[in-house]
Amino acid sequence: MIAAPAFKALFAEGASESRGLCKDPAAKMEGYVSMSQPKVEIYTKWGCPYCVMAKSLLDDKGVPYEEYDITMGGPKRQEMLERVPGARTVPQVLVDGTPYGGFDDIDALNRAGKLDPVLGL
Ligand SMILES: N[C@@H](CCC(=O)N[C@@H](CS)C(=O)NCC(=O)O)C(=O)O
Repeated sequence: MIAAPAFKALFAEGASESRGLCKDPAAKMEGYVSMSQPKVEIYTKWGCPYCVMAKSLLDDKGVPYEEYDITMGGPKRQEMLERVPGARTVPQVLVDGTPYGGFDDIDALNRAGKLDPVLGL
């Protein structure tokens, strides 16, 4: 816990610049939020080589993700179909809720140098 006077001093006019900090806590939080990692989700099935390759690509980049195994169907499969209308195959990769397709799609993005920015890298 930082004492109130010290906190005030940190964000006082002039003091912030000299310490390389933002001028006020709100601005500091804004920067913090924009630096947060996007949420990556992947729908997979057991024994699916494209799923393995998609996860491997994300693993190689050190990107954490949430995996939903829909091998047995169930509500998560239904959820995938609602979030990715027309999805016929797995994997399906979503970043911050936006569908980016399967392995071929994220691999193509990666080769074009466009995947890292999507992943916040
Ligand atoms: N081009 C797709 C191919 C994906 C694919 O063919 N997935 C197979 C499993 S490895 C699939 O979902 N087949 C239909 C099914 O299992 O219902 C990709 O790169 O993700």
